[in-house]
Amino acid sequence: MQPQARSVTLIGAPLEEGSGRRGAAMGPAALRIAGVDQTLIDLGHDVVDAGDVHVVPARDLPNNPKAHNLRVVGAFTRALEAGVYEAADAGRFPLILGGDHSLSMGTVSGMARYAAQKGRPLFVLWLDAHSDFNTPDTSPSGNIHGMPVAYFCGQAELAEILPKDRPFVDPRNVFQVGIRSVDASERELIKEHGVNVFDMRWLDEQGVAAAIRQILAVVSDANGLLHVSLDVDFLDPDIAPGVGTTVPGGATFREAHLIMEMLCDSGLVSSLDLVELNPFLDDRGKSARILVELTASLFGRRIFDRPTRAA
Ligand code: HAR
Ligand code: MN
Ligand code: MN
Ligand code: MN
Repeated sequence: MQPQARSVTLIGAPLEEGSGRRGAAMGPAALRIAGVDQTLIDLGHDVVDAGDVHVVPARDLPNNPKAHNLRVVGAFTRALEAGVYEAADAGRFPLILGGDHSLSMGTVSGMARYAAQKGRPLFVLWLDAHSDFNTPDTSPSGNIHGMPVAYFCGQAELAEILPKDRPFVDPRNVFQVGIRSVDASERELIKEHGVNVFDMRWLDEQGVAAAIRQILAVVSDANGLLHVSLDVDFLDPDIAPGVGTTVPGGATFREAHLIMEMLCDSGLVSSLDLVELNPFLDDRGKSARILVELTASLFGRRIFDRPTRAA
């Protein structure tokens, strides 16, 4: 079975103010240099590059010492929420080139608005070493890239970035895979709200295929949309060193590709973030290239077609 041809909109999000260090703002440029657009075109997809989002800090938002650079992150959140919603509403697949992980506050909120309008539930597959479920009150760092999941689940109070009545994601529709660095307060919140966690031990014991199969069955049974958010530090630092927050013991090259191949076969993925790439810390473009290779697998590159399985 050939994967469906998609209409893809690339949206660059040169955002680094949600993280504790500089460099992620160069992520969109590195992903373009690694050939993300041509790779998708070669796979038969229609690709429009909408360029980079540029914002001025949102002066109506407060400065908050517990949420650094809220005005910049808030401005990106608004712009990305609108851009992602509009692309999806036009029947296109939003592919966001990050940028630090705080950008997912906007991208996931945009998809949540789109899904609500369609009357379909939104599910989120969070591929990350971190659970990113801090709030300004629990965050050890004040860096907003540790808060996006709490934010789009309606659990992090971050002033009025988006309208109060925006649709939230049900935390029970969030699947976190590859997790291996969780703060104590985050652990409590995750349990309390019923976020689904497939941590590294789960993957070691049962394998990534079992995790992804379970997740896809839930999404498919609910006729849901699936947003995928891929943080570079999901991968082992040996294969992807270009990220500010490396954590040893991450996913291997083959585990990551298998996930993307299974997601592709499912046809359920509606949108994708590529986040936390820091080209300043990378090794000769290696991490940018692997992100593009993984994107290719998600969009239909395969070693051989699979035989259609009987029953
Ligand atoms: N949990 C820590 C904090 O909140 C570190 C978060 C780091 N986040 C990312 N994205 N790199 O996953 O500060
Ligand atoms: Mn630019
Ligand atoms: Mn993250
Ligand atoms: Mn991370």
